[in-house]
Amino acid sequence: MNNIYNNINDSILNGEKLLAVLIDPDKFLIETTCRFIKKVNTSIATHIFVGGSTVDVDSTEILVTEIKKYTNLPIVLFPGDVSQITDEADAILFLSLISGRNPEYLIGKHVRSISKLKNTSLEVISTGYILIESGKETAVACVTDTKPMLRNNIQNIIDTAKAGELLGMKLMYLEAGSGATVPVDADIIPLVKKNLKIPLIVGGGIRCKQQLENAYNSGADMVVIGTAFEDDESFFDDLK
Ligand code: 1GP
Repeated sequence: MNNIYNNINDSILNGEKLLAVLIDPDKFLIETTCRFIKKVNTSIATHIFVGGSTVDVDSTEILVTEIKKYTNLPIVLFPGDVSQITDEADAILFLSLISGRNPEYLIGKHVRSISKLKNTSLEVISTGYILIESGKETAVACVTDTKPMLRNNIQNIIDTAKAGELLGMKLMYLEAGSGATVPVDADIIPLVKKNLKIPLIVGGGIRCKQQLENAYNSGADMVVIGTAFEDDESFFDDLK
């Protein structure tokens, strides 16, 4: 069953733009779940992503279980580590950090995840993950010990995304990093999009409606926002 992936493709065919709210278990107060998810439910959000770069073994499962009490939106794991895999979610982005050259994040953790994944009914969505420089070192670069791609070497970013697609990846994610000073450049997004047949996700550093619209208008099919909602829940209302 590929319901979530198929629904993403159907939405794109219908000209709809998608928004994922990212909840990082390490930064989120579980007591606020009910209030926060009610805000998500009445917003333009279409998906909830759960995950983060730093790891606390049990917190992802506890948080996903709590989120599920309050929403019917698809809950997708965006894991920084094998320990964040839980069958309580609906799907998992099976991320390969193809911008970097750390074998652990290209294939190593994936191999170690299999014994856990095969005991779940999670929909596994192979995703190419491309970290692009954004003005400061981000948690992803630090935790994965990789360098982001240079934003002015656009051809290299385009070729990396295309190589991921040709390897069979089902989604491509351009990432500036959580809390990035600047989002992925609006010049990069259309050039990558033009060369891909698979859906394009863009995230990192998007903090206002204009930046969200810029990402959509540049060709992002789905945008991921975490920090702006963490910092100020009234951002949900700004997006209506
Ligand atoms: C991080 O792209 C996501 O992986 C979201 O980033 O927290 O900056 O919105 P922000």
